[in-house]
Amino acid sequence: MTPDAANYLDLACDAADEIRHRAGVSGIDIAMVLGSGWSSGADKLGNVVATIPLDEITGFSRPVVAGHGGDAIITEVAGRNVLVYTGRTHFYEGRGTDAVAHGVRTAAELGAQVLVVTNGCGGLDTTWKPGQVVLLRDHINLTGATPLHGPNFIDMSEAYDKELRTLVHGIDPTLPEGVYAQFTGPAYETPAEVRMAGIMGATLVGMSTTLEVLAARAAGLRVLGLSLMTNLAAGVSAEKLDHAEVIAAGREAAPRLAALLAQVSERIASTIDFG
Ligand code: 8IG
Repeated sequence: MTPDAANYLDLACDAADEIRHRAGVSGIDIAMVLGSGWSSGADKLGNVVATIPLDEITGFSRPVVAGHGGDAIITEVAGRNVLVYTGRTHFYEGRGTDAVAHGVRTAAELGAQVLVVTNGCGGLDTTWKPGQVVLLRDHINLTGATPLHGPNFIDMSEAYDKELRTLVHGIDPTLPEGVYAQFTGPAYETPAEVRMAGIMGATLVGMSTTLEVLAARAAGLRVLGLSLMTNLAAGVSAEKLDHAEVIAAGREAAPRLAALLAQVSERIASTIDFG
């Protein structure tokens, strides 16, 4: 193992110990990363056991971007322990891919077997309107980076778990599936970049998720991805992109997203085999 690798694993171990002690739990079953628009329902998923500001846990920092929260909430849903992050470290913050993957690695260290990853993003499908929820079927990592170290040839042929997608369709059969392309950000794409992503097969563009999913698959977690399309991507509509409008679309969708997340977590906790 490289010294680098030892360090990021140590950080995840320390963070996991701190969460165990502060929440008084021996482990968790499910982890959730809540992105733009998704975090308002975090404390209504189940019975909250503990709320810990992320900057009080080793290796985390509190997000500074408007619309992103910054807590680790440990909550109990249908007899399962769920760790909910109401914010994430983005690649564009420049802290590196290990900082981006730290929450997922900490969850894996705590014994999580399922990761629910959510985000707010732009969309390429003109039949979708802002506020559309899209189930991730696959992704394209356009960051040129990875959280994996060394020759770690993990299988990504079904990164987004089929059984979990079926489970969500059992709750809402109308949800479309999409392919999410992660750009580095923090600038939104140019119209030409959006066209490129579309030619590659992407239907969603964003600045998160794929690096976290790589870390999750490397740790053996099953992944469910949910996107909130807050805006049509640059050039797809005539509108310009504005962060405040993106936040507003998230706020408008918040009650619907909270209700969906509550149903999804309940269904995962009560039906998935945690062994
Ligand atoms: I919310 O249109 C949100 N995040 N890259 N492009 C990218 N990220 C986003 C977008 C978008 N909307």
